[in-house]
Amino acid sequence: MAGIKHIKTRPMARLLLLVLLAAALTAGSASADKVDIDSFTSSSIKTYSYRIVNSYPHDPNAFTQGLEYDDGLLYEGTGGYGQSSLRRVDIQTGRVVDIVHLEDEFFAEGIAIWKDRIIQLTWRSYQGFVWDKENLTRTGSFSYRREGWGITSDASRLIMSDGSDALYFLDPNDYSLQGSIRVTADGEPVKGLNELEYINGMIYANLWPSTWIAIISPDTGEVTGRIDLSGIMDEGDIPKRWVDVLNGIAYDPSEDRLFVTGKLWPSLFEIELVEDTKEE
Ligand SMILES: [Ca+2]
Repeated sequence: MAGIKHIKTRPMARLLLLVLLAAALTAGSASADKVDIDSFTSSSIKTYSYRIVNSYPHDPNAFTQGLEYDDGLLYEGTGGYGQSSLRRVDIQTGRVVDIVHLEDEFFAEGIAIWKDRIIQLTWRSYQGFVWDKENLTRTGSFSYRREGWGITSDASRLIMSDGSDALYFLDPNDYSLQGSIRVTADGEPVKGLNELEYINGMIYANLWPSTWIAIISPDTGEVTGRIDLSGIMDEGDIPKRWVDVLNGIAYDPSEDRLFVTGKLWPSLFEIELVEDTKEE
């Protein structure tokens, strides 16, 4: 790994990142699973499209795995071996205000804020990290027995995904597993559950690897709505750049603002949902 540390030129770093990401995506499908997009999109579930309210810059080198809003700022976790970080971001400018880097052996995943703590998952290290929200110092860790993908919280629990169709409920104080649910749409399993956000009593989940967000009842696991975000990151705007999938949902409850972005996307969007009334 010593050699890698010396490779700091941007093109080489980017190439290395792409190679690592390609390996990660291939490996990721081994135990987790993709969303069955044909089954998901053919189900009789209410569909929403979107309207872009605001568009902001986003670090195009951020392989976004977790996104959270808190008190006027965004918190973001990024993945990749040797590239993983936790950062505080100014929404308007996309400027990274504070950043801490994880050790090279960790591939960081989702983040959730719980009181004065930030919880950050790792992909295949079976280990979550606990950070002090104010000064971004690591104050603890905990373990779990599955891959770590997305995480969010409701009023009393942490809610975690592992790339399958399951959501897991954790005690926010000792991180112990309290229960789980299976997510379905018209009775069919919905796999590839990735980044999460708890919004007004429902769990919003990015479905890997797609442009869809599922709206899930935390009580039954049923998908009650789906958001089609296809076209939001117009690749015509980003010539000669490789971007990865939609990933990252954050919600500002005080101003009812919904933010989305993706891995290596140069933009972050505030969107409004628009109910799709098209006849099928
Ligand atoms: Ca989130």
